[in-house]
Amino acid sequence: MSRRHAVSALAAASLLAALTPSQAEDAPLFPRLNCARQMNDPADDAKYTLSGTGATAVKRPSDTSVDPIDILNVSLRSNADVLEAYIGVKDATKPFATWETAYSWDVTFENADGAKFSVKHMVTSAQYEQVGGVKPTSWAEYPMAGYTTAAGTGGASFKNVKARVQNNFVIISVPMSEVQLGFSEPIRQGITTVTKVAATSYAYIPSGTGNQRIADTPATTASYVFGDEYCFGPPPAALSALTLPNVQFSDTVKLSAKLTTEAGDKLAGKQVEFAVDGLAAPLKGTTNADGVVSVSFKPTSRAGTYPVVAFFKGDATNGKTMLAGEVNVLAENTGFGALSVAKPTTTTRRVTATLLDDDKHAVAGQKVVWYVNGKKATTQTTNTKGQVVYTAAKPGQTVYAAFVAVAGKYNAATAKAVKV
Ligand SMILES: [Ca+2]
Ligand SMILES: [Ca+2]
Repeated sequence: MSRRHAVSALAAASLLAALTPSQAEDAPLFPRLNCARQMNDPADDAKYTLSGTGATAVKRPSDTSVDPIDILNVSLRSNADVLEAYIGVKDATKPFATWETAYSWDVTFENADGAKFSVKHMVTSAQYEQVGGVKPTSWAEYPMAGYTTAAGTGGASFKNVKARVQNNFVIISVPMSEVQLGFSEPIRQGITTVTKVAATSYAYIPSGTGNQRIADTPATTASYVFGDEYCFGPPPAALSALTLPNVQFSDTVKLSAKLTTEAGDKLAGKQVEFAVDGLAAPLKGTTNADGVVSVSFKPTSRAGTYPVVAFFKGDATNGKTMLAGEVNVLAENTGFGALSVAKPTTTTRRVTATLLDDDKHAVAGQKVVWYVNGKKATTQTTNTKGQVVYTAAKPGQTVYAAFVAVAGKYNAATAKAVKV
């Protein structure tokens, strides 16, 4: 009998959760510049628009050395509680500058069942009214305390959105419970996607008797899978060459993998964990000079196919990574050598059988049946040497021993009969 385990992303994810529950929550702080999986936008491409009679192009009220509304990238991240959009803005100021009016995001979510909904959202400073054409009488009337948000549109309207500016990112934060409102089934990390994320920045500057509007609307959008933190923290390390040889039930095998940087440079002296379904704790090993790590695996479960996840938790310069596979556990082959016959007296014979596996290791603690002249005589249990001794044989009898298979653990074996 074998137990078949389906290896799926979910199985791997649950194994991974069992591995390092705390590390999974460790949040690298900010996205990397020019990460391949985020929306990247050129620097210094904010567009100017003049409106109103007499408007003149003034780059901004002050400080012409920076372009604080210039969007550089947008990344999303999520966990069970919150979805956050990191809008990377060159020299974003906190609080927003007086003429810095709004940052918007525009997202389309798609769940595994195909359900979609879209939300447009704005984080604004107090002078956001000017977007509607209402020019504040004085900038001083609009202290830049805090941020407000406009209502969402589409399948869900987010009400409890927060925003903050940190490390040149405008970070929009939405409770996952509100994102969930747009879906008929649970959002699943690794499965639910954002098929479009876009962002725009706006600034309105009084200029002459008109206004000068500055906006940066990146032409590209990006997609995102819930739970993917590829762009946060250092570039992830890479595991490869996951080697999971078949192993017989009572044997030990080496499981191995190779750890490198994302660029392919080997990483030595790093701990890698192997979680094997059915084992109480992950197996831990350290990479050698070639970046190769190997651990000894001795099955504790009967024959079957078991998911395995190799996991590197990451460090300051290389992010976490994992690689999933499966290992096949097979029943051990057994066999008897030639029966050994001793003659304690002229009328008694002593027959010893030794049960070994196919690596010539003793198979201890297993039941062996003795047959005399074709009939079952007695059952004994192998000792630590794999031996059973039948002392009641008489000269002239035909004797043999048989081991019945133990499902999923040991295959059967029968000793060659001897005339004692
Ligand atoms: Ca830009
Ligand atoms: Ca073996």
